[in-house]
Amino acid sequence: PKSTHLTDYTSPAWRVPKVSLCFELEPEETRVTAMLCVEHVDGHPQRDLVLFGEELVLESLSQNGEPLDSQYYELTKDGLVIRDLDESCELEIVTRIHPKRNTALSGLYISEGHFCTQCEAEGFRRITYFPDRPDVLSVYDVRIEADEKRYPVLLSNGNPVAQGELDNGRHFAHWHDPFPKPSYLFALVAGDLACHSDQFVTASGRTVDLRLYVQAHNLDQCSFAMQALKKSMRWDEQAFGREYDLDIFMIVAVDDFNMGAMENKGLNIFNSKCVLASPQTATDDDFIMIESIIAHEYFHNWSGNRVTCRDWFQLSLKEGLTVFRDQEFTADQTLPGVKRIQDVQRLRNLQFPEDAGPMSHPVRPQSYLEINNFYTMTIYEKGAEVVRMLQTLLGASLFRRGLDLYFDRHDGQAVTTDDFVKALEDASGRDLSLFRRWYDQAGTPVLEIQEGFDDSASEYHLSLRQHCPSTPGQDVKMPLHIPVSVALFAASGEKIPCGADAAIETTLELTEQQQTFVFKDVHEPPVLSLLRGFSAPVIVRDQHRPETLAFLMQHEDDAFSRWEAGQRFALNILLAWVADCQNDRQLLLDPRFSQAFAALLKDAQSHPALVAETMTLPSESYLGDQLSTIDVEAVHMARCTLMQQLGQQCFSTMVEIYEKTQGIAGFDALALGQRRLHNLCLTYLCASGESEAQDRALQHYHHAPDMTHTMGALRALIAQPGEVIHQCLGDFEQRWKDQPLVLDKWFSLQAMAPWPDSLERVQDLMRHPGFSLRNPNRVRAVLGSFTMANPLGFHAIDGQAYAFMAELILELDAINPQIAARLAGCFSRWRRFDAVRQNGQQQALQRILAQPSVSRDLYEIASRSLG
Ligand code: DPP
Ligand code: ZN
Repeated sequence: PKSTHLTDYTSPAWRVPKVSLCFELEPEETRVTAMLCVEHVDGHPQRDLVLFGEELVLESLSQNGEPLDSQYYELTKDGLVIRDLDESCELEIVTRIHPKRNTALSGLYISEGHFCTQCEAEGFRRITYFPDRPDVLSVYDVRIEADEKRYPVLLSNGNPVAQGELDNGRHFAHWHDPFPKPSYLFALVAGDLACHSDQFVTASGRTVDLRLYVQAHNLDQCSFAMQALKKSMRWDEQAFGREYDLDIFMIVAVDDFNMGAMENKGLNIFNSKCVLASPQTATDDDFIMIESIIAHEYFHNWSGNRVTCRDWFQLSLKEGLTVFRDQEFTADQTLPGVKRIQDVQRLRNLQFPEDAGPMSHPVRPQSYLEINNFYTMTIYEKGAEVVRMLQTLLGASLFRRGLDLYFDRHDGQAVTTDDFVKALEDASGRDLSLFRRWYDQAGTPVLEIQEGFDDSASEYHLSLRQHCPSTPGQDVKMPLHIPVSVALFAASGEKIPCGADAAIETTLELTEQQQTFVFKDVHEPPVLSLLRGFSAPVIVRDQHRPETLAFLMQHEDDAFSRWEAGQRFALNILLAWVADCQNDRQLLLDPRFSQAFAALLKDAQSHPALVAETMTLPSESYLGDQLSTIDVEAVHMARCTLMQQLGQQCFSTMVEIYEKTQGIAGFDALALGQRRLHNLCLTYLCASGESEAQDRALQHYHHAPDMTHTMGALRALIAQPGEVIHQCLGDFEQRWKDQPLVLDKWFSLQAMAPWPDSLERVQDLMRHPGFSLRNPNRVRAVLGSFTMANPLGFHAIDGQAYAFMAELILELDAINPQIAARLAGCFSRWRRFDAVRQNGQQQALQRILAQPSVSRDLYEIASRSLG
């Protein structure tokens, strides 16, 4: 397979200002008639019109109404090349496609009997021949014809123009989208769907119809998503001055969907998992996730649709910016400190390892084989961190001015991340040339610190040194422009002024490999609080002495940094314990940690959501990342033991908190935090091993008023196999076997359970009538959970799970290459394990590559992983 390089980019030779599409929908075979107004770009050296196409049957091709002679076009492996066209003409292309056979879920396909589309990144070429690249923007007119009984609802982008009856029980609808858009934002839906409607009045007083289309039996699970949409629309007006622009905004929920959701202009298509929710079926975390995805896709209307990407190397232009925007939105709805902590956890648990492994790539990659493989944590989460650093460096008001300029200047255009940074530069007057390296340099920078205190001069010296480990294809790293927010604490717990105008927090700008910052008028050796709010996506190497950490756990007022001190403390203990496990030593808990932990539990001042975050120990995967060789057994043992000991030592306090947080209703930040704390206490109580706790968890399960409590009980019980958990799982299955999204929780929980015989259990789950390899949600629930969240099971030393997954991934590749490639990511970290596990994973990767029919998607992941 051939890779695509950023440096090979050339601007399009032909424009397509207008497209008319007519779909004659039939599941077996659909005819698509495309009328393209094409115009050659004056002076462009390339004269041929290159159209991409995949899995299409060409029926006819004509120019200005005249059939085109076959000498003027050539069907190639990637599409269609047309020669000697008039400089400006109308091209009619008729193709036939086969929605029912489309199991890749890209292009036009069928989900639960409904037609739907997914065109990002390159799915439109599976619908018709087209210059399917994001820098070709067109105004779309779409006519849909279908059987009226089976498909009463016919939707596409933009505003509805006409609809009516046809012969033979068929009907049609006509849609017009006035905003020029790239083909990846095209969407079509046809089916027997029920509608939950509402309205929104924009800041300038226009009324917008809001419609949420779902299967009729899900109509009672729509109101939360609708409220989230209205909140998002209002928030984008208030926080960013962005108003909605069409008369109607639609969301459709479909069950078979490769991603979470898709921001098609005016017609978002969502994985039903990211829309449907009621307290009976969804947990608090599900609600929060749904609200943030609704917001994310809605925000794309400006950051992505009105201003889009020039090419797919610029993907983070829209994704990084939109993730940043949805993070800010959620922070405003809940508790900003908690949101920040959760985002940092996500980044460190998922993006840092990606950036430290064979798949590492810059926020703006240089090349790819298959763009679908680049919808990564780096593009999304690190991309959002880069935008956040820009906000930190510019300050909120200049940053906002910069974004206004960006939207203004580039409305209706397809642009680059450079254009984005340039707009911020122009609006702020700041030179960001050094900062731009964040877009091109892969890898997580490491910060080392050195402190000095000069008593006689009353000066505190802080030396910061940065370096970045080399990543595949990038051996030499340049210093980055890193904002480092700091505060200094006196022994009393008061903050010492350290910035301009006696500010108590300041942002240092590290731009060289090493710099020393001098703080004057410091009269005692201070306690340093570094990287407050996680002001940059870096790793801090520091001594992290227990006294300092305990001090910060007590006095720190930055939510992230306070939490971080606790995490660092726990991490140090856990890492020492891993070594103790490996050397058969006893695991003895540092009393300073249990004291700090107990103090935290009793701290009535702290928000319960923050207490819950601090009580949550670093994940096994994060712990493994800190070791030179991952030892899954020792990591698991160390973490379980720490939970057990904390559960035992703080048993009565936890019982007290558990009882105090019973029966909390509502969806405000306080209620959410209290319910989290409630469930977490139950988990610790069960971890203590006291039998009383199991009884409590069983009661908790049977009296659960909602899914948050139900899952709280199951998660607390899952750590230990036994009678109680099996009884609850059986009950859950009976209750929810007809609700696939709820049953996914059951699948996932069992696939993650750290019990012996995990592989057999996974194989059993795959034989369950509710499981199917064709549905991405089921695959993620069982196989995604197993490979990503069950290290003991997946990395079992006999290597059987590796061999099993290799075969399964190949089976899946024949159905859906995107999902197969995602799943294959489970082998990308093989170098981090011992020799036996390395060998097993290498063999699995080799097995995948030996398959002659392997897809480009899967080939890229497997070959890069092997390195
Ligand atoms: N739908 C995906 C997202 O919004 C890809 N654009 O991130
Ligand atoms: Zn997005």
